[in-house]
Amino acid sequence: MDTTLFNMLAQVKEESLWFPVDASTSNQVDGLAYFILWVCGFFLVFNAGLMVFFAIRYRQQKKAGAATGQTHNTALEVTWSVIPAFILAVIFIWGFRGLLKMERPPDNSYDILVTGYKWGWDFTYPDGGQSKSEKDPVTGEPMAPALHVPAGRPVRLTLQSNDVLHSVFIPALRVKKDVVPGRFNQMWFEAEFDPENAEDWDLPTEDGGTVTVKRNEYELFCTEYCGQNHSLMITKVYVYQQEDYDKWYVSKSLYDPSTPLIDIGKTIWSTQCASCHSIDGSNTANYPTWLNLYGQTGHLTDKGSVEVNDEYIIESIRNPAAQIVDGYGNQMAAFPNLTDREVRGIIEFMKSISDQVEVDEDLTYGDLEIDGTVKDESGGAEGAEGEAGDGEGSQPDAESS
Ligand code: HEC
Ligand SMILES: [Cu+2]
Repeated sequence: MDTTLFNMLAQVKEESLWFPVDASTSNQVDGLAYFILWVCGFFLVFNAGLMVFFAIRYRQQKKAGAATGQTHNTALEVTWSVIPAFILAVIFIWGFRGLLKMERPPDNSYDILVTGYKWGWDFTYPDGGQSKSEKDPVTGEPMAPALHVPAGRPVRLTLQSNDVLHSVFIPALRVKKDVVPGRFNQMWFEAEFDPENAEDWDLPTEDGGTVTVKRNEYELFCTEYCGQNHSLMITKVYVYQQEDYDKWYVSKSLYDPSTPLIDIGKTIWSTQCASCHSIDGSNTANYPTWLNLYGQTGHLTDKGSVEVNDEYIIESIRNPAAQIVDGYGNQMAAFPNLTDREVRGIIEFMKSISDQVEVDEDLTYGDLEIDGTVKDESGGAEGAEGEAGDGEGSQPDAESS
């Protein structure tokens, strides 16, 4: 967490007072903002200058009486009304045209579904694949999954929230919009590839080798204060040329939509939790085992007795200090950067090692509603999805429905 903060401060220091790097060709903001700035700057100097000039030139002479000069000048008054009115009209038309462009994604846009949740982002690509959570390339700290986009074509982001209000902000692409629970918002941009500032990135390939691609890296923030770990909802946007993007796409950086949740959970357990939690009832001196945990009633914590269900597991992962299991210390760090898919995977995996409950081994993320319940096959969920309009192809269950 500290390193994230230092990282951010380091980056802030490099920024100038002006706009951050512009990595988009869809920018409707900078030109107008600079125009307004320079117009204001000009009139600030002009008006203040005249004021000082008049104050000196026409200051009251010692013996002079009250001024008896002119009180009205039509030509002057028309001038100082018409010129500002004209400038305001320019600003309005310029801004309104920009707004219309920003609000209407081009028809050939590449569709990505963005899901905000406490505390991270899931990015779902047109065929249902999702970015995996990653490690920050510089600090090695875990971070929320990154957004990967191709350069040179419009990208439309459809925004939804699993829980509370969030907001996506990508300064370098000049886009920002609220992510509202129960509603789909959208925004779009077209990124430009900058070969000068591109970094090499080694990707794992299917056959166990690596392939090197070039990419630009930018920041993505949550800009709606959404609770305790709001500041961890920071991640990267990577911009690739189309051919490198295609290579990234077929690498192992995406969750295949058909991967069963239980497999995802097992992978997370073996890579991130197995050092402490056993799944066979062993190693319980310092860490509780996961064997037969799910479904227990009367499970004892420092807050009393609880039922081990989805909510309890999610809380134990996102905010482990909230309830400490009886007989153990508060030794587990939070895992804010696991994606919603990964957490659901852990839950399914836990069910599979518990006698207390049944598990559906083939359940995939796309089979779940946003709140984690299994979708009703008769189509209860379809209505809500229809509202995303053309974005249907980007829904997580596009394959299964
Ligand atoms: C450094 C060791 C450590 C690691 C790594 C760790 N945990 Fe824990 N975990 C603990 C300890 C200690 C407790 C008991 C204290 C508490 O409730 O916080 C615990 C409790 C839990 C509980 C509640 C268990 C119960 O019996 O009620 C869950 C669920 C859990 N951890 C999930 C995870 C997941 C998922 C991961 C991996 C992503 C993980 N933990 C990684 C140490 C760890
Ligand atoms: Cu947020």
